[in-house]
Amino acid sequence: MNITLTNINSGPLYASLDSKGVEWREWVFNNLQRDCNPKDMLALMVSSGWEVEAARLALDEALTALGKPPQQVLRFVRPYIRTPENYLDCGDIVAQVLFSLQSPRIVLLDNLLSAEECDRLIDLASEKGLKKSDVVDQEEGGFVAHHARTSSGTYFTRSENAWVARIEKRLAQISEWPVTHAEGLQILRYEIGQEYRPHFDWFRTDMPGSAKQLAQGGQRLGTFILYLSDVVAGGSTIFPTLGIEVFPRKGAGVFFTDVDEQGKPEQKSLHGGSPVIKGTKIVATYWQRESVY
Ligand code: PD2
Ligand code: ZN
Repeated sequence: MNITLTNINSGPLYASLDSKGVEWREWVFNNLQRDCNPKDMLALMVSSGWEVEAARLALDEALTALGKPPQQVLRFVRPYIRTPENYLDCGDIVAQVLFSLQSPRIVLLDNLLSAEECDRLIDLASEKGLKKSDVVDQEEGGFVAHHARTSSGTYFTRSENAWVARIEKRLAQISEWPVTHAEGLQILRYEIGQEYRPHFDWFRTDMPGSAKQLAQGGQRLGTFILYLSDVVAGGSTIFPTLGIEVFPRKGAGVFFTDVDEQGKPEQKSLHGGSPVIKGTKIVATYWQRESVY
């Protein structure tokens, strides 16, 4: 099938492809005709402001029109850390891959943050003041205190300062997910006995309270837990369904996907922070969203 620019412009309307104007329609067709990789195109579209789902549909519409198989971009695109080598060059730091699981995707990285970055984040968070942590209210939306989460914490807004911006950029780069599609870093501090009982980070789409959370940025797709302190005993991040326990180590970080390959909430991502037995645990969490947050 040979589609020229003329019949592209006068052809049938494409619901997703045409949603951003004729320039995008031409860009998509032209690049697919040049045999560009649809996955690379998808990444570029998302970083140019397209919603992931709309970009995926637009590419599939064009692939179908060109008589090419659409399945190349049918897989749900989510944050993902590739580990072709044991070291990940993050530009300004080289992280070391210590553990990786394919499904659900979990990657444990050492040296993801420098000791100085950990200390600065802790200082900057203390300057803000830590408050008792809360959880999402499933009925009403918003946040409420809950016995399952006994830590205290605070949030940074996105790119609130140079330290936060540099770390966000690094996490975005290694997980191939734009900074714009993420919440600001959250700092959590656990004293002895404090914990975060097993839970999912994804929002329940069947609960009325989730609508408020989903309205800004859509579903949570990926989670980073960055360890800012060493802990003498306890305080591990546990994945009860998988029987995995990650022990805190200053500067290390664990990444996992909150949705599966089809974009459905990942049931195996159940995880929690076990009680601290000795010492203090301080972490930063970074949640990556479906669309601009
Ligand atoms: O602090 C942790 O280890 C932890 C574990 C599970 C934090 C979170 N979840 C979270 O903030 O969602
Ligand atoms: Zn969590």
